[in-house]
Amino acid sequence: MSSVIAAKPVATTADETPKIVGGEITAPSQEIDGFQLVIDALKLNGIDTIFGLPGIPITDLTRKLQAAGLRVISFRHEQNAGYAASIAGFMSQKPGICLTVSAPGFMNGLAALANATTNCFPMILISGSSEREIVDLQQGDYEEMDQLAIARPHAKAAFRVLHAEDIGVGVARAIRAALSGRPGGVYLDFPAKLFPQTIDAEAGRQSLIKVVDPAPRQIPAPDAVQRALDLLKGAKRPLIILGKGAAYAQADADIRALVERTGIPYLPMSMAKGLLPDTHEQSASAARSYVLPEADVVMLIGARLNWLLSQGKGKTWGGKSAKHWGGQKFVQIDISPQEADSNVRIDAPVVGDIGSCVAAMLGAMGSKWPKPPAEWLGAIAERKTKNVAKMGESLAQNPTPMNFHSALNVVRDIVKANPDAILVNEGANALDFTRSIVDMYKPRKRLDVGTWGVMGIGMGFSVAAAVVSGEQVIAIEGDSAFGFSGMECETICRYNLPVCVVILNNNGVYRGDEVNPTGGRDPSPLVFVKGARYEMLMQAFGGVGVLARTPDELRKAMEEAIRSRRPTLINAVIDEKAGTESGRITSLNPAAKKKP
Ligand code: ADP
Ligand code: TPW
Repeated sequence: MSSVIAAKPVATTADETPKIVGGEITAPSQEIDGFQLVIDALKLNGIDTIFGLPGIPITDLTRKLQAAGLRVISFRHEQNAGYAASIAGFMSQKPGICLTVSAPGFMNGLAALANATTNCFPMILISGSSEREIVDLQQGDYEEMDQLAIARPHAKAAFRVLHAEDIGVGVARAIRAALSGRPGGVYLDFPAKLFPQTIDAEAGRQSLIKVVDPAPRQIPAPDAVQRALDLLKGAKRPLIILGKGAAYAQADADIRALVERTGIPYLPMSMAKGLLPDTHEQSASAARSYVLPEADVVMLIGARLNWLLSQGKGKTWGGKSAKHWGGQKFVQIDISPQEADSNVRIDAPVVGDIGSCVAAMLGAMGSKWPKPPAEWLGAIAERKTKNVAKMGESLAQNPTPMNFHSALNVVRDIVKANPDAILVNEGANALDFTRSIVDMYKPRKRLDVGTWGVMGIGMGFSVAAAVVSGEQVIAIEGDSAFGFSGMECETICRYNLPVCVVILNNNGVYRGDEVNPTGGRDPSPLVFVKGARYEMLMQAFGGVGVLARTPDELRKAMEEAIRSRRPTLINAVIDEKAGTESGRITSLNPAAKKKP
């Protein structure tokens, strides 16, 4: 402990310079408190940005973090801060940090934590919590909740730190858990009493851990690599599927080299678009419904055979019915050793980090790799040409009011002209049409609803994308989707971020023309106020708002937003009859399933 000459020990930082306190000279301050240890532990590990929302017991922490030089991005709702943190993690391979108050703030952040775990995004939710003694006896503390227990099933790992000397270990374990192996969401519980706790400064400093090699490379076994190559080499109709794990891995050049050297056609999953430019001649996106059932060997790189790939079976894959396997053989490159066989047999699992696996495959391929049979490539090219022409016809139409195609034709041009811009996308039809119409040219530029198809990521992702990258962000939003996080327009304006939100406004969920079948006074549960002026929301906070009724108006407004880099919201009015229920996943809708 410090040898204090004066009556009062001063010690919120590990500052060692002598101080004058109450007119007396003190010995060097040798105490450090929990606030400072948390800040030092985060800084030591290269954390420079915090997404959160202040309140008891973390208000002072937000102030002190900012004072210590970290960027603190303060949101209007914790869920949006959480989504921001999770996508910052995906973009940067550093865990995104979300900081919340206890019980209700924690619960608001929890949806994002669970979503991060589901999507394999590295994120740490740090929440302040109430007095353990009172919580455990359920005596009714302020914002009482057993947060650790509630977080655990939704997180890859969850830790609580009770003593200041354990802060270093708690932060280190959280970082390691979030980043190593399959990334995920981690919960870190800091009870209020932790922050003002003081300990000896030197011991405190020694307790901090700079995590060494938080995401260790995992080198695949050579025989696993060879097995995969043998299978691919013997294929008549091979296909590669790139998932968001491949985008996360940041092994862009090697992945491209593997695709190009094998000559195998590939399909990017939604957030893997742009890993190779969508205009790449080997992209089979425009022939997806042909290649999935026809392929004989499929190599998955950082993509799970979950619902987004029809669980690897059923009619999508050429199976007789939903329960039937299509006969494909699968290679799966994944860091999780438990992923293989989760839906269908994986004939050649390659377990390791994608960078190491792809490098090992390139190394073992040899210089003479046979191109896939010309018949297969020709059949795909033929379908692509036909489908691209069909899409061209739809895009060329100019109906009044606009439909999804005529509006997204503009977005397609704008993204082509601005390939560094980051595209955030949510909605149902707004999501599906954007994914298929708007080409991406660079890796990790498309951020969307991910594995859950969750609405509400829009403004949180947009804020994080702008903060992390400094690039222009274009958010293409369904009007329903936007409503989940729309208040963060204030955040976008407050931090003056280059975010251009385009709402494809068709007056409702999926579409806007439903009516109450009883003729009663309430509107249909699926519709909103007709002709809503969403653009005024951005104007309310000093940003730019534009009502766009034609493709020309939309184009002009987007070009101006990108030129000025000002926060902009464009209310793009779409035909309220445009759109189908649930977009492209109508088949998952129980109501639709009942129909013959
Ligand atoms: P998508 O939705 O794009 O199909 P998924 O989220 O289903 O992608 O799959 C991502 C997969 O990538 C997960 O199984 C995860 O374990 C894996 N993954 C994530 N990061 C890495 C990495 N660095 N190396 C190997 N696999 C990874
Ligand atoms: C957290 C269910 C899926 S898509 C959607 C909802 C409510 C909105 C579709 O309307 P939108 O788009 O955005 O106007 P468009 O182009 O089709 O008109 N709650 C959560 N997540 C999901 N997925 C839902 C509800 C849903």
